[in-house]
Amino acid sequence: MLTHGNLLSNARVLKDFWGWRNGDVLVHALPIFHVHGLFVAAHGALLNGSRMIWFNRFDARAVVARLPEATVFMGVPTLYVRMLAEPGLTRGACKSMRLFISGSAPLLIETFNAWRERTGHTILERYGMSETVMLTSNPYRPESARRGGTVGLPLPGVGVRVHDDKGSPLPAGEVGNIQVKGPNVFKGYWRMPEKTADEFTTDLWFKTGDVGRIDADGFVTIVGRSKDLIISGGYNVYPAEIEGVVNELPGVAESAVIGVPHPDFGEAVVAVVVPRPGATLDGAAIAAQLRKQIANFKLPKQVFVVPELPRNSMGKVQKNLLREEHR
Ligand code: MCA
Repeated sequence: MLTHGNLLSNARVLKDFWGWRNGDVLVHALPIFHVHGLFVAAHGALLNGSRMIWFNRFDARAVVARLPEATVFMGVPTLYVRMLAEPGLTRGACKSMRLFISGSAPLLIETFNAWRERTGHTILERYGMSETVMLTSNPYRPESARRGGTVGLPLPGVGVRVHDDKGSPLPAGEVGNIQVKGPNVFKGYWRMPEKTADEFTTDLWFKTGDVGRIDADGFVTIVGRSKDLIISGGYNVYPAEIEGVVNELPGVAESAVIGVPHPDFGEAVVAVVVPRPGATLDGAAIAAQLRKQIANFKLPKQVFVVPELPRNSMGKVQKNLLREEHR
């Protein structure tokens, strides 16, 4: 439950922080059923009274062709990776641009560096969630202060802290659970009071589920996630949901769904499936069946059939081993 107050406070902060100004033109090529395209991008342009060059789907070549008319672009890392593959992406094509922003998934340092080399622009990486809208951002000025591999500084009015598993604050530079507070933080999950209560601390900070550190100079770095989540091309995929569908298929005893590094989507969904005794399973057939049941972006890019899943002494599936094996 996001209130108008949540959204407005964030839109106003971002308008100032990212220097929205007269004459700005936004290239909008993101889906508008997510916070990134709907609130961060569209609200910024609307609040500023800016024109948008609107794409109903992302096409790297078409977007690059319109950059000379624009000043601001926002994308998930996959969009940057695909634009880098376009020969038309040159310094000249980006001459009128003042700001490239990336979010929703980790931006690889290779992409950050390649973009700077090719276009002369430094991508500004920021961090947020649907529950909180935007939380941190790399500095707007000077451009040289933007640090690849970090998500920047807490936005004005937003509190960010790092606690250990017992709930005690950690000193600068130490890795722990990222918690946040501010006028942008949602009111809770719709009709889920218990889940809502679980996701807030007793002093009412929201537990993001992300794991990271805050350096002595305030820069936040995300190093992982405590929640079992895959981010593929900027979309969240919950393994338990896919495992639930796979486990219902005939002949399946159990399954584990993991994320592995992928050059285009950042992470790709992979399913590892164990047949019931006596059953024979075919990975391709499982993939074809899943296609009828779940959204495209959640589909495993590969399905492996194995005799058993690796488990620790507690009986828990060791997804870290599966991720290593299938990377
Ligand atoms: C498409 N496919 C995908 C994805 N997208 N597979 C995995 N992950 C994906 N993200 C599938 C297609 O169904 C197709 O499968 C195959 O991959 C190739 O499709 P392609 O045509 O290349 O894909 P596309 O239609 O060009 O889409 C790629 C995309 C899109 C443009 C990167 O995924 C996208 O718009 N992502 C942005 C998501 C976003 O806005 N996230 C923000 C939420 P097949 O060939 O088998 O049919 S996060 C957020 O809001 C937070 C708060 C934040 O901080 O921003």
